[in-house]
Amino acid sequence: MGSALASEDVYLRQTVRTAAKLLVVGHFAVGKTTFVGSLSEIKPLRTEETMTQAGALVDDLAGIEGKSTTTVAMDFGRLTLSDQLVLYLFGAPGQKRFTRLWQDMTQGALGALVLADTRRLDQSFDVMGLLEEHELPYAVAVNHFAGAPTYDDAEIREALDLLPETPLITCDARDRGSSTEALISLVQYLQVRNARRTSA
Ligand SMILES: Nc1nc2c(ncn2[C@@H]2O[C@H](COP(=O)(O)OP(=O)(O)OP(=O)(O)O)[C@@H](O)[C@H]2O)c(=O)[nH]1
Ligand SMILES: [Mg+2]
Repeated sequence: MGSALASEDVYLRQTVRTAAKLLVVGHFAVGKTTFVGSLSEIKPLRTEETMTQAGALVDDLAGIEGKSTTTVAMDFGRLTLSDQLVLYLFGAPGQKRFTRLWQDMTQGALGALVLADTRRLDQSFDVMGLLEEHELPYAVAVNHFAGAPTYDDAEIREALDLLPETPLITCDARDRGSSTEALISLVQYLQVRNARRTSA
């Protein structure tokens, strides 16, 4: 994102009628900031802070030793899907100490994309539990890291105890196209769910 953004990309189009708020969630270091950053058309708002040695006792760095910063509050990005529709993306940390932040973050959100890492699938339960508590529908995107084990969808579904209807996709959070596809899966799921609810 080296070059300056054109002003028409920075300001919200006047034609926009609907703004949808979506969350991008997941455990520590799963790629939330990267995901929001690769999708956002505005310079994403980040709250990154350098991690200290003391933090190593709190957040487990095994397998991601190169990571030097962590999100201390949230990530925020924007993606215009059409002349009328804009998505606001909120990246929310999943650690237990952020539970209070979730009260605000979930207000008005339509749903969430849960990023997961096959090296730490068990760590996704906290965020999925929080989403269920807040009654927010979600899709799961496995963010693939080099060297991470690959499993069949059925195995991942079983390990994460997903409902049959919950979308499961694989993505590379660094790649805009791949991240867009993951987000589209979530949006399609929310649409189908909504249509089912309104016709019920
Ligand atoms: N190989 C690979 N690396 C990734 C991918 N997504 C993120 N990374 C790297 O993984 C590290 C963690 O990514 P972040 O985006 O900071 O993760 P986060 O979930 O925001 O982390 P916290 O806010 O600290 O919880 C960074 O070094 C990224 O460059 C991916 O899809 N593939
Ligand atoms: Mg982050």
